[in-house]
Amino acid sequence: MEDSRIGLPIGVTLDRFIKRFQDDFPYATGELSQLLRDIALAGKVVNREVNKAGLINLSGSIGSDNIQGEDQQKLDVLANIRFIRAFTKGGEAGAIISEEDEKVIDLHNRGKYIIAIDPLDGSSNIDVNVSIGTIFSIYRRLSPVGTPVTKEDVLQPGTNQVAAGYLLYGSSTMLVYTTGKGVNGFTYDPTLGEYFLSHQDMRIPDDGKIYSINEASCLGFPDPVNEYLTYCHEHAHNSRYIGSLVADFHRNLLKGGIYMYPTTATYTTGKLRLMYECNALAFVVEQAGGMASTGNSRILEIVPNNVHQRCPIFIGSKVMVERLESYFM
Ligand code: P6P
Repeated sequence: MEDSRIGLPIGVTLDRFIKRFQDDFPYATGELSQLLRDIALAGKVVNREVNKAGLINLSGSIGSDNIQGEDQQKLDVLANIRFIRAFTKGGEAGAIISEEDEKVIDLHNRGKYIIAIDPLDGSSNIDVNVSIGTIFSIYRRLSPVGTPVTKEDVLQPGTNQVAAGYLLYGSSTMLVYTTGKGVNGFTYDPTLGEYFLSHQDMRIPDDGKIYSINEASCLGFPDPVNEYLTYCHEHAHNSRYIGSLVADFHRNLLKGGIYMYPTTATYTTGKLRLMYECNALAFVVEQAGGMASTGNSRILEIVPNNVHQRCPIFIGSKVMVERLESYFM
């Protein structure tokens, strides 16, 4: 862990923090910093809309499904528009992979970065006032800027990420991200319109007693998962499952725990998407000292063949994920 990170005052603004550590990146020319600012800005706008959805008729479904076949919520569409607009105006993104868009969005500009984003994960919880989130991954494009974005640009393994993180729209709104040199969390103060450093050098506890999984699907779980659940039941663990990935992940990051979405009878390759859910959180959790596995391989090393592909995920405290993996051996 870089010593330079110790001692930054809690309460420093996101902008000052980004500037302070901008030189950490190879060929630091400020574009990645600008991209992080674009995400923070869009997050402020989405936060405002999420917080008053019920008042301005933004709750509920738009009556159509997204490309995943899931009932699209009004805020899903709005959040997608906000983030795409922020990236388009910012000029640093060359292409965008979004859960809400079947095709990769080539911005036909000189942007050096590829963004993979789930603009609003867990949006079915909006109507019941449960925390939801945005998840993002950032890669450098491999082909020269100014040329059409290629398949190789968008189908990169998670180990190629230059930054990743999430926004959590909860009792407070937070931005948590990594650029490969640790994980830092910023809390948004809507009265000042600023994010302030509130969680510096975040580390996930090596072990924990919280497990997050939808046990209603257990009849379709692989045997090793049910064997691990029996271990949890026999060793005084607590089940905590909000049904909103970012909220479950964030709690486990702070307290220690494991989130699991295995293959099931319905989701035979897993439900969560590799490019804009699993890889981003896997980068964050590894940078915080945790692990992210498919049960028998490291999530970040999967070479994608489809931008919307799904994978099973077991993510959280190292000791818990290792124990889960031991049942797959
Ligand atoms: P299930 C929300 O749709 C989501 O992608 C995650 O946020 C959440 O953890 C999971 O799916 C919930 O899925 O099948 O348990 O309802």
